Amino acid sequence: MLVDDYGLDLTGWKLWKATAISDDGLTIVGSGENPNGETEAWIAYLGTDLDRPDLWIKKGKIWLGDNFYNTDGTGQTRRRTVSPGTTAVYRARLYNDGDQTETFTLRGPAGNADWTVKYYGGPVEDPAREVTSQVTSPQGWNRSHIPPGAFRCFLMTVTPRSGLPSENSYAFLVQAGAQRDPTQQDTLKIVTRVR
Ligand SMILES: [Ca+2]
Ligand SMILES: [Ca+2]
Repeated sequence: MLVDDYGLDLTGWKLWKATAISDDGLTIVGSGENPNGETEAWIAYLGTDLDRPDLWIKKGKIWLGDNFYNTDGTGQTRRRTVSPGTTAVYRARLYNDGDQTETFTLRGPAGNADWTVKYYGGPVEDPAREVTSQVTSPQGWNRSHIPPGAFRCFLMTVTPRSGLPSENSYAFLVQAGAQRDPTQQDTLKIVTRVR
């Protein structure tokens, strides 16, 4: 039943008996014989255990990216054009589309000599909540304890240096990964152009 219904690889195992089952029926504990012929206790978790970040980006009055999960920003790309020395503001949300409370890690670049990128926790450009150094660090910025279905706002600002010639542009990806399962990722693409 475990193999057929849940796709577990139990080659070489002999499962003798289940000795306990959790209240939600998703965790089973038992004993058996492992592929080396040794007696061993086993535990099987049958829940979906889904860890899934979902990034959204605001475009005018609408949000892009709901239920798009990818690593290149397809379907969740925002483009803006600004004058040199002025700032483009991008509003974003980090949803927990998984089935348990999760910590997600956000990563993005700091820009370059011509472009400055900053990140803020929350829905407004609040200097007290700037998290640029965390987001741009190798470890990223941990947004912790987001319940299933809930979201946290964050905001990005992108500023081309004054005097930067028109038609210059800067594109980058901002990525969220699940702490429990870092292979579960979502990505926004931000493209800013000089007017
Ligand atoms: Ca998304
Ligand atoms: Ca969603």
